[in-house]
Amino acid sequence: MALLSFERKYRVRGGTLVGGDLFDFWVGPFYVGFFGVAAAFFTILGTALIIFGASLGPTWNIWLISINPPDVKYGLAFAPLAEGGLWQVITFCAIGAFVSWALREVEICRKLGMGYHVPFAFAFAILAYVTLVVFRPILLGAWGHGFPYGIFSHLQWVSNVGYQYLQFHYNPAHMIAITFFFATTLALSLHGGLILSATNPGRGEQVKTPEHENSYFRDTIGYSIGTLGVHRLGLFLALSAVFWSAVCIIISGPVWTQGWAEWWNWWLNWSYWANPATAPQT
Ligand code: UQ2
Repeated sequence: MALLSFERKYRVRGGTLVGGDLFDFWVGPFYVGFFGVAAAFFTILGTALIIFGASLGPTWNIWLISINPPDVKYGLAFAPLAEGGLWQVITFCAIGAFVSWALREVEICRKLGMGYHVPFAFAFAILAYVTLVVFRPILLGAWGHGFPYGIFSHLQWVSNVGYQYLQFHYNPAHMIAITFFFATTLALSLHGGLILSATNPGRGEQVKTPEHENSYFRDTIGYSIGTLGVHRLGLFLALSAVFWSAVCIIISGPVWTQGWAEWWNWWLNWSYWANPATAPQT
C-alpha cells in the first residue's frame, strides 16, 4: 500500500479527551490534539526560560550551564526568579509538557483502538522525575532538595546525595532497582539477539519463524516464554527498574537519614544473636 493511502486508513477522527474535534488534525506526520498544543506551549516556554536562565549565569559552556533550585532557606515558598524561581517555573513547564505528551499518547491510543501500554510506561518515567523534583523536596520541606538542571551539575548532585548516605549500594530499594536494570538488559539482549538471528539467516536462506525461536530456547534452557510473553516480561522488568529507583530515592531522607550500610543493623539487632544470653541451648 502506498504510504499516503495507508496513512488515510489510520488518520481517523475521534478518541480525543479534551477539545472534541477542535484540535483533531495533523501537521505533517504529527497528530496535534489539545495536548499537542499544550505540550508545544510548555516545551517552548520552558526551553525559553532555560535559555534566559543561562543568560543570567556565568557561562555559555554547554557542560557547565546550570539552572539551580532555590536555597533551602526558601522552604516550599516561591523564590525570586534569579534565585531558584526560574527552576520552579521550569519544573512546572517540564511536568506540564511531560503530562501533556502522555495524554497525547492516550488520545492516539484511543483513536487507534489500542491498549494504553505506551502512555502507562511513559507515566513511570514521569513519576521518577516528579519523585525527584516534587515529592521528595515536599517531604523534606524545601524545593532546594530538587536537582539542578545542568549536565555536570546534576551529576554532581547525584554524587553529593549519594555521599550524604555514605553510599547507595546498601539501600535495599537501590539493590532491587539495579537488579531490574540488569535483568532488563539481559532480557533485551536475549530478545534482540534472538530476533536478529531468526530474521537474518544469511543470503539465500529463509527467514525463520517463532517456532524456531521457541525451539532455540527450549533446546538451550528447556523453556521459552513466547513471543508475546517476552514483551510482557520486558515491560515488567523495565517499569520495575524505574519504580524501585523512585522508591530508593524517596526513602533516602524522608525515611532513613543515616548511612545506608547502617540500615542493615536491624539484622544484627534482631533475634537471639543480638543477646547471646537468650540463645538456644545445645
Ligand atoms: C523467548 C521467546 C522470545 C524471546 C526470548 C525468549 C519465543 C521472540 C528472549 C527467551 C526468554 C526467557 C526464557 C526469559 C528469560 C528471563 C529473564 C528474567 C531475562 O522464549 O519466545 O520471543 O525473545
